[in-house]
Amino acid sequence: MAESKRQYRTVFLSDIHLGTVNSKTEAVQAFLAETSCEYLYLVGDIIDGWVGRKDRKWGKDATDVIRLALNQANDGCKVFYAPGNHDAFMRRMHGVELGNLVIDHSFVHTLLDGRDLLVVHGDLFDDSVTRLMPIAWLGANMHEYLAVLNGTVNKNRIKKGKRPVDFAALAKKSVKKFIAKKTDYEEEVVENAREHGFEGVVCGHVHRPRITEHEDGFVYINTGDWVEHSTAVVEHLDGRLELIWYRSIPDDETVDEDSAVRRTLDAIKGLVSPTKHD
Ligand SMILES: [Mn+2]
Repeated sequence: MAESKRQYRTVFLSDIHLGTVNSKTEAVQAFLAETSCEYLYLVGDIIDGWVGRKDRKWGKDATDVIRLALNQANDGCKVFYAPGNHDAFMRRMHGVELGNLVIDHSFVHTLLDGRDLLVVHGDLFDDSVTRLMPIAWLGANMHEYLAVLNGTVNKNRIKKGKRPVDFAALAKKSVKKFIAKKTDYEEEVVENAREHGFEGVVCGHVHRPRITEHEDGFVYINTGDWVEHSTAVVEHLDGRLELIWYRSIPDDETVDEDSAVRRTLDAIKGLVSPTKHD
């Protein structure tokens, strides 16, 4: 089957929410089994670790998804895991390297064309989360957020010969701004990544798959999810970026028209009425 695998330079996946009933484990398994890449980014909320949810269900299929992701690492792919708010327990493992598997708050991915992208789950930029966040929770997690920014952002700034930012000093101001102002998620993410010298950003979290290329070359990428949609963003071997609405490789070249129509309708539905998860 190796020759039928889709080959990519990079694959970005997020929001699989393994351990909940609506996780599309079969689709994501098929996608991973058919995919071969040099870099695999798991952009958060891969495992849903929130206890007490009514829709929790961990089956063999969920374990199989993790196994397939780790198989990529065994096959020589560099796997980067940036946890999100639903797998925040993994954030404690930031900085851990297990062979080809690296866990950290965020990463910098350099595209084939040279653009540096910030790769981060993105819950920090979600106004609806930060506005409603109890102050105690914020206090307990602020240090993780500062670590996220401090690590990747300053690494990138220093690389570009810029002064590192004092995030502790900025924290109060940012939190006030988040709480006071109703902001658009995409705008907030883009503004922040730009401010810190990145030429693009890859995130997940809001389950709204898209690639937005700005005129100045900045690119906003949201990998979508495997709950409402089955989407991934890939960087092809020639550097081209593509948002993939997943379907398995057909047995022959004939495409089932019914399912093609259904997928197109699903895709349109997803664009017209994007659903936001908690
Ligand atoms: Mn999330």
